[in-house]
Amino acid sequence: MPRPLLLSMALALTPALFTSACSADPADPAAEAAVKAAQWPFTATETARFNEPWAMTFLPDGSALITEKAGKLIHFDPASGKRGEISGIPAVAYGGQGGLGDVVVHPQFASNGWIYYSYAEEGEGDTRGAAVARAKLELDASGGGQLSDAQVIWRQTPKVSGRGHYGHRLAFGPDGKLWISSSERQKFDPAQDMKSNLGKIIRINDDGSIPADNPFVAQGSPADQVWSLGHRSVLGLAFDAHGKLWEHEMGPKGGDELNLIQRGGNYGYPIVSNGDHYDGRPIPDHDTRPEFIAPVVTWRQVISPAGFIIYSGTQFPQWQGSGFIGGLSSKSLVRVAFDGDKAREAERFDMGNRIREVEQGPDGALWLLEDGSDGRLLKLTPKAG
Ligand SMILES: [Ca+2]
Ligand SMILES: [Ca+2]
Repeated sequence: MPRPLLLSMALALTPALFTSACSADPADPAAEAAVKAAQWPFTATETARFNEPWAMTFLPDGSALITEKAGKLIHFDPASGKRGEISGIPAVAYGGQGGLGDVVVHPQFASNGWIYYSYAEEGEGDTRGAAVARAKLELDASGGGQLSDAQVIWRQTPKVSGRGHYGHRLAFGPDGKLWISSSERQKFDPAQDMKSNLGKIIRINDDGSIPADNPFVAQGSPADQVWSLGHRSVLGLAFDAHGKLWEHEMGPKGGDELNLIQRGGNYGYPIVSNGDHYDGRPIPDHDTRPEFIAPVVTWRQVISPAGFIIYSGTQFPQWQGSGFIGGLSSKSLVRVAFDGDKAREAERFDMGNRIREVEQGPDGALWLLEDGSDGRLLKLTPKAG
């Protein structure tokens, strides 16, 4: 019998068989995910799901705070699975890339209870800007809690139209100062304008006052907050074990960056970038203007970086000192290896979903938050054997 007839008979008689054969195909999402996971050196365990999670941080007791972009701060205890909302977050300008952003705890949180959080807020007319506030965290027996003594300690200026490139990642440095990524709100030129704090890395005291040793103090406000300038969309700040600050930037087309931040440095955006504008207009590359600090790593095939830690735990001893960057469009976890002031992408794990945030747990596990409306919180632990 000719083969086409056999095939058509089989199709007609056994549709169930064909359906099941298709589900084992590598193009099937579940099968594909299993193949990827088999190649990882870690096990990824789903611990919870959140609605558009954006950032997380651990408290000293091993529980965590997680922000949801629409404006919720959630207290989650991975040990018990218990979760509750923390009340007291102000109204946020939710939409586009804006909403509730980062959350970190004060270096002396255990004694003073301060947490710091960033968010997009509405301004006059059709304008918005990022704000950073601190408040005392009071947990209650139900698993939730409340904020008290809230104070806004920093704001982007000026507030502008649009809903993109707030940045507003937060990190406490080994110097005890609060570092803030203030992205350029998709307005380009403010990144070079010292009358604006957009497109800058900001350094302030824990109460919002200005450190006397900032590089541009003599220029008055807001330049006195600025540590470095010429930045685009900064969604990751991390200090290494030597106290050096690294940041990554979502660049224009073909120009994602990893930068080593230097006091008073100008990183050149939008005058130079190894990428180019999305509308096709070229931007001169870094090597044409050596007065601007060039990125240590440029990703021409973009990863869309979000979230950043430099690992210091013991669960993955081979990765101590490595950077871990979440990838949005690349749906990946990127490992960066450092060598003094140099760095390179060492490894990339295909996670199958957009990764918004990376954290290190108190026990040295790696934690990832997926982006989106049903984003999973994944705990990464070494694969047994
Ligand atoms: Ca975090
Ligand atoms: Ca270019």
